[in-house]
Amino acid sequence: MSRVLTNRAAVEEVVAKALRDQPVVDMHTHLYPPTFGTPDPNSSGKTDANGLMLWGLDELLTYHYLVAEVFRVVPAHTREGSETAGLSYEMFWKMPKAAQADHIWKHLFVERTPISEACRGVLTSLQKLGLEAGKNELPKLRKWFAAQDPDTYIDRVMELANVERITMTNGVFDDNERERWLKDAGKLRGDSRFSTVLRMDAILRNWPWAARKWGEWGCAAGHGMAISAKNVEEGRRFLREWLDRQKAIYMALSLPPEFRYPADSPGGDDPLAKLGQVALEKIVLPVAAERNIPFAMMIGSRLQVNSALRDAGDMGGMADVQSVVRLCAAFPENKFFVTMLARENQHELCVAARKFGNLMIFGCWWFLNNPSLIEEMTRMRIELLGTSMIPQHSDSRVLDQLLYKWDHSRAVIGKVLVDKYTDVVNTEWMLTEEDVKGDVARMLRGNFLEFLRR
Ligand code: RAT
Ligand code: ZN
Repeated sequence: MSRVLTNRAAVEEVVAKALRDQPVVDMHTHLYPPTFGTPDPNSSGKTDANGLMLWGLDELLTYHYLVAEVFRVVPAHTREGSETAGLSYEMFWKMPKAAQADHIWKHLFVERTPISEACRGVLTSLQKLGLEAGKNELPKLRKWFAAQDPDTYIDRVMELANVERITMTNGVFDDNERERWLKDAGKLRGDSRFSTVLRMDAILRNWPWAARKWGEWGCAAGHGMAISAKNVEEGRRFLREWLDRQKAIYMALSLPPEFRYPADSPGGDDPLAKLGQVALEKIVLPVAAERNIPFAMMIGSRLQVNSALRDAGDMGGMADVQSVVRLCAAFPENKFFVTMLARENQHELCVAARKFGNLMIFGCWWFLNNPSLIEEMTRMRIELLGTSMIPQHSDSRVLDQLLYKWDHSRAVIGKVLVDKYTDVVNTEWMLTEEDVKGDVARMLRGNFLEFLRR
């Protein structure tokens, strides 16, 4: 007989243990196994020759969240007469990775307290690895990381983070990654720790460009400004071929705040959107339905508002939940994973999920992946949806980030669950340890896997 929980102290203990012990299936990351190559540590940025598996200290410190933060305290321009010497974007990007990391360490960790969520994340990751992160420890830390073997290090990080499986983001329009798939798909999909996802932002963000690319790759998907029946067939063939090549478990893209469905509904003013809509309705969703795989939409990212910052130059904006509602209603045969970037969209999105079983909301995405916002969103989601949602994904780009992202999220989810279970216990409902374990398993693992199978 499972232990019955009758007060807050008992609930606290059981929730903490359940969250700690429950392996996570991380449904969205930008991580890769070493079969995708490991980057040259002396290079000054991402080049086509570079490997895709990012891990270790210098990658942690040059995470794009931290690049944005360092340019707040060291300006990109040196003004005459000013006491603060700047560092131009070009100069920063030309520096070797270790020098970029040194620069970020100096300004965000040594001269200031590393108090932001992205800074604190580095500290948590090092702590979880049992490493001392004093201000003068960088050389010692670098030595430690240099001695790790990337492949076995993945096992170590997954064990410490208690992550059972990592879902990748496999961009079909990314030349570096595409070439690797064409060369040896069997090897790339052969690592059982990782799952693949077919990511294809350009199809909806810039159909003419995507169609031109497809054309270059031998798939007559159209001349960009019209989509014929033949183009539709070719487009579907292209997707099927890539789904087979990658063995992808779902398809995904990110969308701008302006995304509207249908494209000419109020607020929709992008001329490219109409073409994207045809591609979505005629090519993407039919293939997703035929394969019974979900289509993930990450809505609200406004790309490159400051392109000099590269990956750090994107931001978010309010999007339109009613467009998600219309899609879920119009395509009942399709399953949709949806996350939105604006805090302002979260309540309406939760209510939308109450209306559609084919809508699974997930994660606290990007600028929402901060304790205060995770708490607010998780509380609201549980109040409106119970446990029928996926509270978090890590979005890790650097392997070691699994250590902090899941640690910080587990703590916040735990805080909310303790309050909610205590309310239930106070009604004299008989709550058991098994109940709590079951709920936690659903939220960190089961809901995702079950939605894939559904
Ligand atoms: O969170 C991030 O790291 C962003 O840069 C994006 O990659 C975003 O998560 C996305 O998948 O588009
Ligand atoms: Zn992402």
